[in-house]
Amino acid sequence: MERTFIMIKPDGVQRNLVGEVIRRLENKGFTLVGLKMLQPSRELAEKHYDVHKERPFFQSLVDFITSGPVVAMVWEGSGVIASARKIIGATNPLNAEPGTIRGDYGVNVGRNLIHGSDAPETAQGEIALWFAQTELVSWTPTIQPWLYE
Ligand code: D4T
Repeated sequence: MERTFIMIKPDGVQRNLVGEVIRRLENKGFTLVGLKMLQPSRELAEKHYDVHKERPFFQSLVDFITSGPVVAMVWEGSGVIASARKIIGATNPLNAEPGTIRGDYGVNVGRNLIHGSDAPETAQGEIALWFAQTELVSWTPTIQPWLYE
């Protein structure tokens, strides 16, 4: 089983999309194993987006992510990293397919509602950055035999 880090950004929280995002990931068959709401510090946001620190949008991205509460989550399931990225849609919501979260609800790359880890190594690093091991709950949904052969 794979795990990925998903964050509903401040715009997603303000737009009342928390339940919608959780619903889509639950309905797909993924398992929520970590969940918390917090307003990220600058230090945390800068570490999370460290890969973008030389990009022109870095400061505005950090300003945005620290501007209000976010919902940080860890989701588990077979292939969850790539599948969640598909459910989320392309980085620029105007290029994201209808049916994806960004495609259905977004119009601007700087307000793209949600983050999802892009690879196993980044997922591992982001989960460790945002969650203590004790905040993650390992459990087996009773419907698992109906999701996996
Ligand atoms: P995240 O990391 O938020 O899930 O987004 P993506 O993985 O889809 O896209 P990314 O890492 O390339 O971009 C990170 C973050 O920066 C914002 N952004 C990006 C921006 O404000 N202006 C830009 O021109 C780009 C490319 C949006 C997502």
